[in-house]
This record gives sequence, structure tokens and C-alpha cells, in this order.
Amino acid sequence: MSILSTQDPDVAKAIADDERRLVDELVLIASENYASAAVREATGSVMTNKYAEGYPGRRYYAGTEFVDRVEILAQERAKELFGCDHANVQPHSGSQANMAAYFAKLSPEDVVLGMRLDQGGHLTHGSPVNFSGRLYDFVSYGLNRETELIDYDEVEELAKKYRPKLIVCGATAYPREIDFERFGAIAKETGALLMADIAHIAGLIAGGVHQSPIPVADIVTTTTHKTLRGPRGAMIMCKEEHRKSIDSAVFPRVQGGPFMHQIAAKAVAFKEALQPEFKEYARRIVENAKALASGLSAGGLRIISGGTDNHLMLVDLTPLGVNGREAQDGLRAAGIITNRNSIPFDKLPPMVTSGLRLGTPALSSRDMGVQEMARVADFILEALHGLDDPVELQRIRGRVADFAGAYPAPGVTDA
Ligand code: DSN
Repeated sequence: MSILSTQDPDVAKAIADDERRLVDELVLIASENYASAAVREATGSVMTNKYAEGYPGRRYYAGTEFVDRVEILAQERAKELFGCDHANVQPHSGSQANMAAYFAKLSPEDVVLGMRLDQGGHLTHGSPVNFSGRLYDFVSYGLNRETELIDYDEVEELAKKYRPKLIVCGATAYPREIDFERFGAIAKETGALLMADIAHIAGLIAGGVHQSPIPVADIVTTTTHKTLRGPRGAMIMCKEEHRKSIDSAVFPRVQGGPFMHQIAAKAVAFKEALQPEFKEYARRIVENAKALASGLSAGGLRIISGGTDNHLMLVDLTPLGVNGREAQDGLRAAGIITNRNSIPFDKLPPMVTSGLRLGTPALSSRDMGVQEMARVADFILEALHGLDDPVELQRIRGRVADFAGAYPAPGVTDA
């Protein structure tokens, strides 16, 4: 019996149920992963107790000598991993990292260029319902209707026309390699700063299977829990000239006390990502995504842009005559966890959508490879064809659990 299950059986039971779910189900949400047992141990450590407003060596509290040590380790490892001049490892989340980056460089109503949310961008890239779209004057770029690829010519045209102070590149639902060099050239030509939000692809960049924005971007933000496989959290990397403004934007402008337990866990995750095995992991994520996309395409689904170069794919469900919400719910009943997602130029609203976003980071962490992806594609297709039949979905759920249960779930089955 654990201490938690004695003291608070309700919470303990919910956590135990979630652990079971992570073993029995197939997690295909592109932004989720399995943090290692070591990462989880750090997040559950005594460093959750410490207030340490400020930065290592310049804190507003006593007793920070050990948290200073982990923050410096996290900074140094991040710099080694990505080759950046400076890393601020304090942001609690991707949104707060982006907020701090904007606060560091922009004034309200400045013009910013960002990718449309409904074509793959993020809320914080200028959505009108988000602080970004309310505070700044965002102009949006999107995809070419024919190729479903980022329309770099449109980006260039808009940058020349509106002369933004900042160009934001990076996406949450874009299956192709982002041409950071091209963004860098456009920013240089138009006198804009360039910010790359690499939250989704940070692990692929660290693993050397996606081009890095570090040489061309002034500021790079990322979360640490997606392909990077660390604890929930974020960081900002920047060129030396932006260090001071970024650090003071994170603290004291946006955040107060940093989450030192999360920073300790970020340090652990960065060390893991520096190991040679991580390169192999990153390579396998992409290989698996390509295999899954081709299995689904062979089964009659349309894959947006014809495939994937990274960890995710967008599936157009229109050929099956079902919408994203129906598909997400049916797959969930079959033990397959996905999220509905707008496809480019979607005719259905965001709460319904015509598509699904599927990603392979979590399954790749469970040591699954291309053969397993063929099985996963079959499970998905069977479930999508049986959406009207709850008994059939339940039957698939049993087979999915038998299949998934045979693969280790890092941080769960070894914790
Ligand atoms: N909500 C995250 C995702 O799933 O991509 C991004 O913030």
C-alpha cells in the first residue's frame, strides 16, 4: 500500500486507473509522451517545496544552493543539446514561454506574423480568443490550398506588405518539415525578428532528424514534454543579445517562483536526450509516422499533404463520411486515443472537424516499430468502419489492450 493510497484513496485510485489506461491503450496524441521513471522521480521530489524567485546566484530567498545546481545543469544541458547561446528553463508552459518572448520584444499593437490556428498554428500565434491576438496586431499566413504545405511565398508577401516586428514560425498540426532557413531569409529581408516555436518537434531537432532553427531564429520556444519526452513545462532559447530581455520577461514580468521540481526534471530529460539512443528514438518516431500514414492511406483515408516528414499526420475522414468528433469518440471506445483536428480549409467547425491528428512519439517510446504501426493502422481502420457498433468497438478494445500491454510503458511499467 502506498502512502497516497492510505491517505487519499480517491486520488490514488484515479492515478492508478490512469496508469492502467497508459498501459492498455494506444496513445496517438501527437503532443503526448511517456516521461521516464527518472524524470517522474524528479518531478515528485522535494524541490516542489522551494521558492526560488530570481535566477541561479541571484535569488530572492535563502536555501537555494541545491536548486541553483539543477537549474544550471538544465541550462547547460539545453545549450549543449540545441547549440543555443542561452536557455531560460523557467517557463511553466508553452503558452507562458510564448507570452514571455512577446513581452520581451513587443509592445501592445505591434504587428506580428503568425500561422493560422485552423491551418496548424497555435492559439498563442495570434488567435483572436488568446492574449496574443488581443494584445498584438497579428497578420496570419496559412497553407497553399493545392499542396497543403506552408505557402512561403505568401509569408514573404505578407512580411513585405505589413513589415511585422516579429515573425512566428512553428506549428501544432503541420506534418511537414518547416523550412526555417526560408523563414530566416524572409525575416532578414524585411527587418523582422524571427521566433520559432518548436514545441512539437523539439525532440526531432535534438535527435537530428529535423532542421534546427537555432542558427536563424532570434528566439526559440519549446515545451519539454512532447517529442522531447521530459516533464510538463517549457523553455526559451535565444541569441546572447536577447538574454537580458528574455530573462526579465520570464521573471518578474510573466512568472513568479519557478517550479524547481520541474526544472530538475527538465535537466534529467535533457541528459536523456543527449544520449545516443535518443537519436535512434527520434529516427524511429518519423519512420513510424510514415509507416502509420501509409497504412491508413492504403486503407482508404486521405492523409493531408500526402504524408508526413515528422511525428504527426492529419487524416481527412471525409472519404469515410464521418466527422472528427465521431471518429475520436469511437476510437476512444476502442482504446485508441486521438484528437479531432481541423483539416486545412475545413468546412466543419472546430468542435466537430473533418479530421484527426495522429502522432507516434508515445508509441515509439514503447519500443514499437513499423510492423507494430501496420497493426495500429488496422485497429484504427477497423474501429472507424465500426463506429456504429459499440459491441464491435468493445471487442477491438480488448484486442488493443492485449496488443498494447505487451509493450513497456516507460515511467509506468518500470516505475
Ligand atoms: N495543445 C497542444 C497540442 O496538443 O498540440 C499544444 O498546446
